[in-house]
Parts: sequence; structure tokens; C-alpha cells
Amino acid sequence: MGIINLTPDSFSDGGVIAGPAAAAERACRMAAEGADWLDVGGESTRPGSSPAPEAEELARVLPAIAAVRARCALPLSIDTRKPSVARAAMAAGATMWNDVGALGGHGALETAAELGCHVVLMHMQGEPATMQDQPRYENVVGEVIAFLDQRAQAAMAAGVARERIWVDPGIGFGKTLAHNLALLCGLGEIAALGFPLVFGASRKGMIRTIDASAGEPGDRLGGSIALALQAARAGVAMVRVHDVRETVQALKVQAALA
Ligand code: HH2
Repeated sequence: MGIINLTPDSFSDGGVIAGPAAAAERACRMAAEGADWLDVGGESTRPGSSPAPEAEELARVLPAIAAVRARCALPLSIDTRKPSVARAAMAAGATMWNDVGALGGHGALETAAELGCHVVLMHMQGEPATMQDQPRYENVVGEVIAFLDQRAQAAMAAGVARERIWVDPGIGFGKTLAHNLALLCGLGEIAALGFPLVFGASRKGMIRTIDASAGEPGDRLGGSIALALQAARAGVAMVRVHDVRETVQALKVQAALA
């Protein structure tokens, strides 16, 4: 899954994709590089970020989705916590709702059921503004599994079809390095819930915590690929990445070695 951020403030690529034409250009490139899905986002959820106003988020993502749709046939996901944005994105051609809030927002479950789209339910402890202040768990893998299970059950009870549900442990969302590493080791247990797993660690801060020389997010390609390969070995169905070409190449080589 290739990331297309239309945000001025995303942690790694804020402001890089400046509008619909640039989004379509990036989408075509990612399609040629081997992406299977594209995830369009108009609100940063990096640690310390503030929510984007709805009108702003819509103005960022809708023209971009239309421009991407016009040039590229790949299925599109919308990365949003707002039901209104998800609804508008589906009307514009997206077919997946990637919600870092796991459909916890007001009316989100009902909207997802009504839209009939794929949903990604992601685990986050706290809110982006403060989630990295002091993340705490007794048993991070167990707590993430219990949360994802509860959200999947709630989605199904609201009418979301089981086969449309994906789950994601939410690397870096209210987690220390130790928590993230424990989740990587626990991916097999999370997969045992029976839903396909999405995994996103591309360019994230855990790589800098391991390698202090990787201060800039753009300097974290090696770590991003190492994490994507480990996730794929553990059975993850989809890795969410900024660097599609390099990740696809690494995954192909790993598959050939198996
Ligand atoms: N990570 C980010 C955003 N959305 N969605 C899922 N399902 N899983 C993730 O790990 C995930 C996500 C954060 O990364 P990015 O979009 O690059 O940054 P920002 O939130 O600053 O726009």
C-alpha cells in the first residue's frame, strides 16, 4: 500500500505532494512500482499533531482522489477518522476506509456498514497530540489483540461484513520502541484473530530510536525495509509504505529466497 499524504505537516513527507496533479503523478509512479493499494490522507496523525478541520481535509483529499482516479486504476483507501470524509471519498471512488481510530468516532461504525467498504481498524493508545508522552501497557500484545477483536466485533455487529475487515497493530501510535518490537514479535498471534493484517512502520520514529543517525525520516529506508520484510515473514497481508519500489523489490527477493 503506497502512501499519498496531502498534508502540509505529515512527519515524513508533509507538503511534498502539493495538490491533485502531484498526487496523480505519485499514484501512477507507485502503480508502476508495484503497489496494490494507494492510501490517500489529508490529516496528519503524527505524534503531537492536531486534528485537521473537516473542510480542510475534504479540500485536500477530494480533488486528489478524483485526479488519481482519472489516471490510475489501483484501488484507493482513504486515511481518515471522520465519517463525513470517508463518505465523500467513497463517492469519489475510494473503496477502503483506513481509520487510525478503529471506527471509534461518532457514527463511524454505522457509516462504514452503510458504505459497504473495506475497513482498516487500527490500534492507538490515546490521541495523536499526547500519545507518545507516556504509553503504558501491562501486556501490549494481549491488549492490542483484545482491542482489535472488540472493534472487529463492534464493526460486524453494526453490519460491516467480516471479509471486509483488516486490522493493524498501529506501530508508533502510543507505543515505545519496546512496545513496537513486542508487537512485531506478536504479529502471528494478532493474525490468529482471523483478519488480514495491515502493518505500517515506514520511516517511523522507532527506526531513529534504534539508529540515532537516522534523524531525518527520509533517511530511514533501510530500517523501513527491514521492518516490512519482518512483517511479511510474520504473515502480514499488506505493508503501508512511502517507498514502494524499494519495498516491492525487497519483498520479491525475500519471496524468491523462501
Ligand atoms: N500510520 C500513519 C498513518 N496512518 N494507518 C494505518 N493503518 N497504519 C499505520 O501505521 C498508519 C496509518 C502515520 O504515517 P504517515 O501517514 O506517513 O504520517 P502522518 O500521520 O504524519 O501523515
